Amino acid sequence: MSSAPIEDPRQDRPRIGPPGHAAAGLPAVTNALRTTGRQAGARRGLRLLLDVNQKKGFDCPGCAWPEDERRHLAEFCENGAKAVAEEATRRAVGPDFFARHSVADLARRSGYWLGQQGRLTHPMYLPEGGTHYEPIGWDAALDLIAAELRGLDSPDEAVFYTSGRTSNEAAFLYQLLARRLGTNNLPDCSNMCHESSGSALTETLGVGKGSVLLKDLYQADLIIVAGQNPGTNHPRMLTALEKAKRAGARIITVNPLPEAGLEQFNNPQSPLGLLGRGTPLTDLFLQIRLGGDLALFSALNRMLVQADEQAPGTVLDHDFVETHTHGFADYRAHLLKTPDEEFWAEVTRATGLPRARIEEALALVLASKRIVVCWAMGLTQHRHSVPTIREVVNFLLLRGNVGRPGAGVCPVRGHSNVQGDRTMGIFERPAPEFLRALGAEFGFEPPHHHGHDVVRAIRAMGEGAVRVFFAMGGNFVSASPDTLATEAAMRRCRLTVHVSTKLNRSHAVTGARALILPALGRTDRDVRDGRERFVTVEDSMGMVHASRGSVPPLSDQMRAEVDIVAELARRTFGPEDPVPWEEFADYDRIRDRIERVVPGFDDFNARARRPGGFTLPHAPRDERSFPTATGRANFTVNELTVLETPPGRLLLQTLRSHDQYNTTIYALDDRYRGIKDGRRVVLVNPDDCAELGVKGGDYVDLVSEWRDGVDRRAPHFMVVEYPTAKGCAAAYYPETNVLVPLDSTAEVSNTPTSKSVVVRLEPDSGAPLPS
Ligand SMILES: Nc1nc2c(c(=O)[nH]1)N[C@H]1C(S)=C(S)[C@@H](COP(=O)(O)OP(=O)(O)OC[C@H]3O[C@@H](n4cnc5c(=O)[nH]c(N)nc54)[C@H](O)[C@@H]3O)O[C@H]1N2
Ligand SMILES: Nc1nc2c(c(=O)[nH]1)N[C@H]1C(S)=C(S)[C@@H](COP(=O)(O)OP(=O)(O)OC[C@H]3O[C@@H](n4cnc5c(=O)[nH]c(N)nc54)[C@H](O)[C@@H]3O)O[C@H]1N2
Ligand SMILES: [Mo]
Repeated sequence: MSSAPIEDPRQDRPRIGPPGHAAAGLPAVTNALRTTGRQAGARRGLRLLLDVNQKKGFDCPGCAWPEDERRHLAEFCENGAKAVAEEATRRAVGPDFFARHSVADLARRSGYWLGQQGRLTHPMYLPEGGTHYEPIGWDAALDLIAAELRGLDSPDEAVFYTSGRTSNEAAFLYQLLARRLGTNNLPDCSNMCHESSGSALTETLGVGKGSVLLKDLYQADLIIVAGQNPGTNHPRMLTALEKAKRAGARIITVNPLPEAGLEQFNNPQSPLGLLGRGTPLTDLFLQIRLGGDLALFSALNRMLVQADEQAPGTVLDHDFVETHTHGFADYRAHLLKTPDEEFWAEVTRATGLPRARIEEALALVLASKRIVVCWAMGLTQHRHSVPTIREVVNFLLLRGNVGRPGAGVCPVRGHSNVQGDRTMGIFERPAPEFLRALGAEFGFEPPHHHGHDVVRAIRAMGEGAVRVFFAMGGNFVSASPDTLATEAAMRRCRLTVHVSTKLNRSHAVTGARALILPALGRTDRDVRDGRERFVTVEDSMGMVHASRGSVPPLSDQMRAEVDIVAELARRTFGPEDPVPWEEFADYDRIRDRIERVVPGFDDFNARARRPGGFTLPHAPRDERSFPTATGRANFTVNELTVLETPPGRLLLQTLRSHDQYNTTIYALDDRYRGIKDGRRVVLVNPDDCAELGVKGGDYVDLVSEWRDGVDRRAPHFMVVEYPTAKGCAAAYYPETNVLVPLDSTAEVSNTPTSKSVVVRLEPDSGAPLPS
């Protein structure tokens, strides 16, 4: 692992070795212990690792993968350990730090350097025209925001962003605050993440969430993992895949990159795994072109339908299709309408896969009674992501692979409570039933017109139509697309407020005035008036459970997110407000309200206290009923899409390295891909290198091309010759967000197309590097 965080990205010096073929094992354990020791101290670090994801401990702030009922002591995960260490660090960023560093100075630093300075410990205020953040008391800070909110000409001049770590309790109050004010401007990180999954699943199955539990993975005959890199981003999923494998499952992975974690898992919980003798996971690797998944699933579906016509009743689940679905006849006609030759030519162009490879996949599908499809950002961040996921649903519906054991859809969520935040009403397009229940519970009329999602919020901010930008966590400036446009938009606000745990670029690119409000995180003990409190979270499989922090907060000025929201609301709406904000210092009172507003939370307070929590109902999974517009599961017609790139151009995906958590950089290595000490690298297929006249080690600028004719440039990337699918390059986010055009978004979900950016490579221009 690299040493000090670099301040200047030009110091980035990547060293390239061969990509790995296995994940975890002993290096994962040593790497994790080193990070936790360095950040949190050895003893405190160990204590934390013992508490993470235990039934009485805190929910890991890493990912949203669920816990197994039979937990290992310290259910081990290198990247979970790093997420915990990052939050539980003993380094502090207080008033003296801000006195030393002007905002202009902070804006010049790398995001890596900012994040490594430590935890935010005091509320800080940047006055208009000020050069430095200054300390401010909580009362003054909250009064200032309340006055600004009360002074808006329209509530829609405020935007309330949420990242996905916010607890259910805080999220529920936060959306209530926004709606009480009169706006649905509640963009969240989901808009850039799994929005395409939510859109596609709601339309086809009636519920925008995954339909499987862990036990389904263990019962599956076949698991397809498409567009996901669990070895880095959901390491505990590898334990589940290993267990599934031992129970007889096969695994197909679909990815432009051969990801080490999916090749072999060396379980650090087992002695052999520690020695590097692990379980091979993938049975069939389909090295697909970026965006080719819609064509792949269409091809499988067409072959399934054709096979059934050859031997009627042996391939499709006609009973299920008849009883539970809608639209099969139209779908079938669409699937079969194109002549074979033309169809397969398109599939080959879209996927880059020979037909024989897809037929191998078909053979595994035909041999499997129970199939689960898992996916993440590789499927959700393209223009045609919603049709792609709808086609995955078609695939599962054809053989009745929804709503029975061992089968279903498994969108694997990112942030640890991103799914719970949505359940609590963080959504710019809330369902009318939710608004009715909310209004009835608290005695007010919530706004019904839709609010801004992330992309629309940036546009509105850029046009000067937003005066207050408030963020509950996250790093809006670095996580959003089109960095320059987003930064300009932030700067047009009158007041920007960040409730945060760590310093990041969004604190350095601000509105006319800015506030930083330091919050308790998942690992911190939450004590108020002598009482210890706990929050709840929902994982990727709809399981809700308690989370209790265990480390004493670094400063008595850090506040719980719930208290920040409730106090702000009290000051904004005054003592006569129908919502009794003061009551909510007792989280049980919030849970009582959630129980009455959100379906599935009956007896919430009691069930939240049960070890392991409880599972939310999911109609398609539990009873094969589909609350869609037709009352059935919907087959959908999706036009086959080929992402074409003009000659001499590459399609670029922007993805995560092994040593980062979204915009938080832990270190400069991407161990499994053989990259060390640097992040400004672009992975290019050797044949493409030859065609483009570049070679490994050359420095280039990445220039994205979009129909607006603007050249968006990310300077100074080292070319790495890498076994990625031909025509498809890869580079890390957030360094490449500057390349993603704000207007380039997915149909329906409006998610930025971060996994398919058309770029050309130009010789390194020496242009100054952004921070
Ligand atoms: N340690 C760590 N854990 C995390 C995060 C983190 O940053 N660090 N982030 C969290 C969050 S918010 C999220 S959303 C998840 C993200 O989890 P992932 O989705 O695994 O994250 P990415 O790094 O974006 O990886 C995308 C994967 O999809 C592949 N891919 C890209 N495009 C395509 C395509 O068109 N088709 C197919 N089939 N594959 C494609 C890429 O090669 C890569 O393997 O992880 C969560 N967990
Ligand atoms: N180009 C490109 N862009 C992408 C993506 C991509 O793959 N490519 N992925 C997208 C995805 S999937 C996502 S989810 C978004 C992520 O977008 P965000 O969620 O906005 O970004 P993060 O980097 O996760 O936010 C990190 C910050 O959150 C704060 N924080 C951490 N924990 C807490 C907490 O408990 N409470 C509070 N109040 N604050 C906390 C810290 O201050 C930290 O600096 O980025 C998206 N952007
Ligand atoms: Mo995400």
